[in-house]
Amino acid sequence: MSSWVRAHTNIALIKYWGKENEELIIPMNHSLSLTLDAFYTDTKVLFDDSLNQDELVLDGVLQGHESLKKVQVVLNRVREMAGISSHARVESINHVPTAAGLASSASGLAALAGAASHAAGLSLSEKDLSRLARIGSGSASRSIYGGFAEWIKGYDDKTSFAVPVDDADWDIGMLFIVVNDAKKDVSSREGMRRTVETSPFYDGWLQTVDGDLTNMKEAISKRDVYTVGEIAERSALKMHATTLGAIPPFTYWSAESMKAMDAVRQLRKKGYAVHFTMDAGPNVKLICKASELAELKRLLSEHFDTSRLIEARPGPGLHVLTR
Ligand code: 2P0
Repeated sequence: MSSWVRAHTNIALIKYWGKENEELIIPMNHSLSLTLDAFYTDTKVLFDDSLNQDELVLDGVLQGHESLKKVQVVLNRVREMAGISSHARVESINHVPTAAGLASSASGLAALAGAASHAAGLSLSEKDLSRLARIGSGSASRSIYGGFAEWIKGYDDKTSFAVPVDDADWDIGMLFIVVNDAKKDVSSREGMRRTVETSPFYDGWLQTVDGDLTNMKEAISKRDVYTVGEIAERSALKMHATTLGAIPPFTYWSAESMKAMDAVRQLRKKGYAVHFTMDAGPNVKLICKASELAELKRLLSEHFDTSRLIEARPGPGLHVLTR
């Protein structure tokens, strides 16, 4: 059994930042995200007795040991659950608009969880798919669902998984400002580890997450895009503040990121319900009304090349493709 499975990426509105257990990827805090239509990964897995080792082909290119490691965490768990020992060939295609540089482990590992379990003949619940995706990459646990999803932190492998919150079938969208920056990144794995271990601001981060989450869920239930954005922007700024206190200190912001944040503040002054969020990289993502995406894109094109402005709307959960 071998089918293509598609998962869309998600952007956290309440960020996941820090691990309680690195091996199982149990986070330090709950998080909440919106799955998007614009970026997704298609993956197919074949367990084959004739293979001598696992293989990962990403966008047509055979990958080395480093990329294979995360994938094998998921494959090994699936083999264990299904009682099989064959190696696997994993084919994966990332659908990301050109020049975006937004390769995502969220959609990648969620699609892998779906494709590998399907190929092994397992029929897992969404909760168990979320747990399986989680051990590959934390944010992937949320990409099992369309719309808004909450990753409940839990305390062990069984209790840490995402649940759906709202289908987001209302007037909300995101506009990506893709910042061109050649700066070498601190990976999110390393960034989280360093802030948890060394930043005196990390405790401050943890203290306000639950309050932000409660308020966020209320704003979502009221379909209040302004408040959703306001809480998300604050959550992102608090997460990024922890990195400045780490030893050694680091930041994911570039000068262009700050220019983008400033542009968002100017749009807000003009009356638009728009806020921003940022992840472990310099790109800036706007939270706004889907019905205003085109207008905001036009206004921002005065400051940024239109090829760097990408519209996104709420996207669907994990699904098997029939073709
Ligand atoms: C998030 N990020 O909630 C946060 C906000 C980045 C900043 O999840 O180590 O690739 O594989 O669990 O999921 C990016 O980290 O990290 C991330 P691992 P992941 O979206």
